This record gives sequence, C-alpha cells and structure tokens, in this order.
Amino acid sequence: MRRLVDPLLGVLAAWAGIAVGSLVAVWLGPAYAPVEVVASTAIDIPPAPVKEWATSTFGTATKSVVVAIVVIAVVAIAAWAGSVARQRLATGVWAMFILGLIGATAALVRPVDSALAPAPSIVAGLVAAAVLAGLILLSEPRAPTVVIPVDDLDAPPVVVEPTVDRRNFLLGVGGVIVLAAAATASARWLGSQASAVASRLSAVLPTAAQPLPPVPAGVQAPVAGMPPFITPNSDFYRIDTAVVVPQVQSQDWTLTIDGLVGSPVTITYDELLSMPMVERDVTIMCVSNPVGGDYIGNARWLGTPLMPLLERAGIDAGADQLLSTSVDGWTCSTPIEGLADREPLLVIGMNGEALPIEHGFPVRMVIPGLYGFISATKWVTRIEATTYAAQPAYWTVRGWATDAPVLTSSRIDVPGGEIAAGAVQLGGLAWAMDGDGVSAVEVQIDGGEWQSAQLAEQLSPVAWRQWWMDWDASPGEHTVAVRAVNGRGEVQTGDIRDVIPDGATGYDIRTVTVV
Ligand SMILES: Nc1nc2c(c(=O)[nH]1)N[C@H]1C(S)=C(S)[C@@H](COP(=O)(O)O)O[C@H]1N2
Ligand SMILES: [Mo]
Repeated sequence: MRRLVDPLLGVLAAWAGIAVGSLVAVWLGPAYAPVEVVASTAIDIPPAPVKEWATSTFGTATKSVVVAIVVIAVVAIAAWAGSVARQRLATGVWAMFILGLIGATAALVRPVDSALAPAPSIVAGLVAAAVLAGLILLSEPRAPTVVIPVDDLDAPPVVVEPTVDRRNFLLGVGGVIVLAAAATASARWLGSQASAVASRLSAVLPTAAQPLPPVPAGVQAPVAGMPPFITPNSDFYRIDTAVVVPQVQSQDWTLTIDGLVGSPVTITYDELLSMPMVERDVTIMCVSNPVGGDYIGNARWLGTPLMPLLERAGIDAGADQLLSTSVDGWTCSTPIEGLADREPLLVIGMNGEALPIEHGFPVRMVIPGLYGFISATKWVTRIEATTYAAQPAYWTVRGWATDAPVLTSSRIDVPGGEIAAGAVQLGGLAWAMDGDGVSAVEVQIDGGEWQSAQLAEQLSPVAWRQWWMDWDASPGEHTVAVRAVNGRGEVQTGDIRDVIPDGATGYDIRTVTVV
C-alpha cells in the first residue's frame, strides 16, 4: 500500500508547492511561475540544431511540448522523493526543495533581471518540502501502547499494535488537495483578470492622418477556398519564445531609444498616440516558414513611422544594428543599412483593433521586407543603437543570419485533396516584400512549360498578392509547381534550401489527384 501511496504523496506535495508558487507569481510576474520559468529557460538553452529539429517537428506546439516535459519530469522526481521519504525523510524533503531551487536558478538566468524572480520557485520548494514532511509524518504509525486491564490485575498486559491514525491522515491529504486546488484556481482566475486585458479593451486608437480606403474586392482571387487577403487576427500565425504572454498595461509602457545616439529618447504610450499615424497593408513572415508553409500573414497595421524618432535620438555613424528588446528580454537585431527605405513602424493597431496581446500589445515593431526575427519585436520597450560585434541578438547567437530580407516566394493554396476531372481552378499566394512586389506568377504542370497565372490586384508591394489559373484536369496524378517574379523581374529560385540561416528557397510543388 505504502509503495503506492508514498509516491502519490510526493506528487501531491509538488502540486501544492507549484500551486502556491504560481499564485505568488501572479504578483511577482506570471513568467516566473515555477513550471513556466523552467520551460522558458529550457526553450532558450538547447543548441541551434536541437531547436531547429524541435521547431520542424512540433511547429508552434513546441512550447506546449516543453511545458509537458517539465511537468512529467517534476511528477517523476516528486514521486521518487515521496517514495524515499518514508525511510529517509530528509532526502525526500531536500529533493522537493531542490526542485524549487531548479526553478529559482531558471528564473535567475532569464534575461530580465528582477530580484524577486526566484521567489515563486523558492516558495514552491518550501511548501512542497513542508507538505511532504507533514503527510509522511501523519501517516506514520503511532507508538505501540500497552494496556493493563484494570478489572483483572493478574491478567497479562494487552499490547495494542501500532496503527496509522487514518482519520488525521485523510484530513491532512484532503486539506492539502483543497488548498492546492484553490491556489491553482485563484492563480488562473487572477491571471485571466490580468491588467493588460483591461488595458487593451480600454485602448482608443487614433485614426491615421490619411486612412487607407477599404480593401478592394479585386485583391481576392475569384476562386473558392482561397485564404482571405487580410488574415483575421484570430487566424494570424503566432511565433515567439514567450511561454507566458507578456502582460503590459499601456499606461506602464515606455520605449527608450538609446545606445550609440546623440541624445536618448524615451516616450510613453500617450506620447506615441499623439504622433502622426499611418495605416499600411504589410505581410509579415517567419524565417522558419518552410516552402508552402503558413507562418505568414497579412494585416492592415496602424502605427507611427520609427524613422523620425530615430532621427530625434540621432544615431551615430558607428552603429550598424538596432537591437530592440521586448519586455520579456527577447532581443532582435535589425540592420541599420537600408532601414529608412523600408518605412519601419511602431505599431499599435492590427486590422482595426488594438494589437492583440499575443501579437505585442501595446506596441510592436513591423518592418516591411524583413523576416520577423530581425524586425517584428512584440512588446517592444527598448531600441538600442549598437554594433553586431558588441551585442549579438537572441537568434544571432543561435546560428541565424543578421541580415535577412524576405525572399520572393509563392504558395499553392487550392485545390487541396482530390478533385474531379474537367475545369479546375488553381490558386494561391505570392509575395516579394523585398522585391518591389509581385509582377508575375507562373505555374508548371507535370514538368511542362511555365505558364502565366492570372493575378489579383496588388494592394501594396509589401503585401502578398493572390494568383489563380484555369486548368483542364485529366484523371490521374499531376504535379503542380508555382514560382513568382518580383517587381524587378527577378524570378524566384528553384534551388532547395532549408530555413536556417536566412529563409527557405525552392518551389512549392504539390501532387494533385484528379478522379
Ligand atoms: N518579443 C518577441 N517578439 C517577437 C518574437 C519573439 O520571440 N519575442 N518573435 C519574432 C518572430 S521570429 C516572428 S516571425 C514574429 C511573429 O509575429 P506574430 O506572432 O505577430 O505573427 O514576431 C517576432 N517578434
Ligand atoms: Mo520568425
């Protein structure tokens, strides 16, 4: 029985510790909750090849996979601690506390330094250790008692065998379960009430000095099953290293531009709102997007141009990168060369709403034509003019490029799956955000001639463009390939290259089964 119960006591103690630690983290910073902080650090540590393998295997689920691994590891260690605690109480209790210390260490190596960051994990370790000790002691048999019958003094004394006080033990276990459940539920609820949610809901966005006309119908290829030209916020791909989405209230937000500048500039959210606003249709894309993949989205962004602020600060000629930092410590390197031509933006609105929290509320960067990892800092709080030599950014030290303009590329979206023979429509997306837009799209069927596809309207050279083609499909298996030509007449390359270090190349080639 004990063989079964003791490991469970260990797991229960760990849960109680984590629950109380997470509750403490609601105030000290949700990112420092014991499990989440270990997962965050675990995500940052592995060398580039491991990270790349994880991303290509698990995609955007990678963070959940890491959290699951941390939880499984904690359960295993806690069960072990529970099972040894009966014979060696100190060992079990120390194991619990050491789990907490692991969390505290993970917190200390997070890039954002807060002296209180290790506190939730320390609290978790202490609570888990105390609960384990308490439950083990409660389930120890009481000393044997000797009863001497009073009515017959000559009779031999009766020895009452040691027993466990079941009632007290069960009360103890029940109490711990109730407390842990209450702490877990409160931490969840308080977290969901996080101030950033309220702050975002109350944000009133200014209008652009020259609002864009509504998106014309002509940008949409007249083909069933095509993705919408504007990606709805709820469908927009999300990529970041944040296990816990940073919660920033707009009234607490500031942006500092410093480093190799004439005079550092710091602005508040209200000051940002009073700057001239522009609206832009810009497609952003992840460098980790494989050919044909969907880590790409197009939105109508509202923001203020970054260049005037950089000019106000006065960037030194010696600086070659802008190192932008998010409130969670993630860093991004943007090449200064050619930056002004791209119209970099500090963005506050996305498709007519305040930025969604997971897309960077209250303020993020968007720089047309550069992959997200070197341009699109969410929850941005600092932009430092510096050099690549002095300060490599998050992905730079993990083997990715420092200058990575979006490569001209294209994708086949329809048809998907099996289709009936006869008149069929092919359709998809093409983009050349760093190549003056898309001037042509060509389709190749079964290795034949490249044929021109029809093009929907191009709303902006830095937004994607839809294409389609009518095709008389005969029964059988067919291979369809697509390639884009940019605004400078350069044809997308068919050379096959993986995503690291600066973006995948090759044609999107699909097999279509016609019946
Ligand atoms: N703070 C922060 N900003 C970030 C990242 C990140 O990990 N942390 N990832 C970048 C990457 S790699 C991409 S592709 C884009 C994705 O933006 P989205 O999630 O809004 O689509 O955000 C960029 N901004
Ligand atoms: Mo990315």
